[in-house]
Amino acid sequence: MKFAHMADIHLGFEQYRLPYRAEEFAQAFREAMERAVAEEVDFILIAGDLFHSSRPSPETIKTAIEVLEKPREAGIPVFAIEGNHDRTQRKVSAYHLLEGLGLLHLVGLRDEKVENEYLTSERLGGKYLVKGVFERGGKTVEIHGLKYMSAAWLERNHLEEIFKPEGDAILMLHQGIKELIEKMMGIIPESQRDYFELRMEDLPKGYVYYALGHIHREFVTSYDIGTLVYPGSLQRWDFGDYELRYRWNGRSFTPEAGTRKGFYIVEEWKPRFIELKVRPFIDIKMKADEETAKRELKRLRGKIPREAFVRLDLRWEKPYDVSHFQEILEVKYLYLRTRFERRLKATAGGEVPKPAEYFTPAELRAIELTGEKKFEALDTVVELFLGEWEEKKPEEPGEEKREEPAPAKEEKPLKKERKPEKAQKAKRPRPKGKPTSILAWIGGGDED
Ligand SMILES: [Mn+2]
Repeated sequence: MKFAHMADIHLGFEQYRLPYRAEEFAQAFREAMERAVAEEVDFILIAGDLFHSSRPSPETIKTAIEVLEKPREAGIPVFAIEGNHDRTQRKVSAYHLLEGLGLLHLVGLRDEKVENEYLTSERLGGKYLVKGVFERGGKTVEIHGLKYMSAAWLERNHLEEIFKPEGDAILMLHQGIKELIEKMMGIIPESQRDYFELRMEDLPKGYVYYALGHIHREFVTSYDIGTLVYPGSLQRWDFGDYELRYRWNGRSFTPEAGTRKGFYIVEEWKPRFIELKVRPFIDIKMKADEETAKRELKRLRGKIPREAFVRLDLRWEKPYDVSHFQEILEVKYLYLRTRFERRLKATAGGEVPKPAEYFTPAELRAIELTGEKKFEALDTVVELFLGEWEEKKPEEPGEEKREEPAPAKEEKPLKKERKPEKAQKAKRPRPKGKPTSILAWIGGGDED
């Protein structure tokens, strides 16, 4: 048995409002499908977020149809679940449309019973649990799964009561799992617990392969008798999802490798990563004065491919002109983020610094216009006049929204009521702020 497992394809995502990025997301999907077909896999799994939106444009749907024709022509079935980005609270999503065209098979809870060559249904509460079935050479694999579900739903409905594997079976989910997110990026603060919907212990046991989606970073581990895999997104998601990071240490740039992008081919239950060549994202972090920054970035330029997307995170104790940095780096796309902190306090000796040392010419002009003389008030003046305009450039990453469908009317739990001891479990608090470094991986917005 040989299959491909991909997730978080995000067709239609015009990253940084660049239409050509949507084309690149489509190209990655095309390449992944071509590779899977060339590998002559038995079937293909798409673990959610095939689309970037639950209402993909006609153009995006057309792309999906064109690409999914490839496995269909080769006689390779595709099994899919909906992710948080592309699920719908309505009855019919874009996936149903693709299913109607015979391009994929939708696994999960459905209102109607579905029985065909690749799907079978089991009655569950008032619904049907629709499972994928693949048979070859007397061997059968069942593909169980569920579209993305909220933490609240998963508190009422326990996965181990829904999913009972028999024989060799795969479980396909699009969720964040607390312990794995922590393994990938450190402990999640209590106030930010919203970033997962499941804990390891909530995951039903007995599956040979856990085909997950939602975390955009490639990750493999074992669970119970099986292998658990997040293939990650096919394209780079943002600058937290970098190929390479250069950090200025005061004397030189130290490079740190980021993650690979691609998907998995699984043969005899062993996953093998298929890397895709995607647009490089390079993250540069630097705390330096203007002269050093200019000089060192000119030296670094030779190591940065022209087609790269670069985020330059510049910090210094006072602002300086960064308008020429695009010319210095000469890259396809530059996101310049400056964090210039002013030290407006007079020194211990009572010496007051000169405004010209701390403000840009535009800011000095604003100060002049107000006639403000008190040094301590100047910062406020500048803010009032010019706002945080540096921070609000349109190309700033993070405009990306999670599709949060309106809360559906309370559905009845699928099975019996919660066990009493579980019912006592404290409700997970809603976070106030969003943990940016985690967001980088699940598609909620800007990261660190
Ligand atoms: Mn996603």
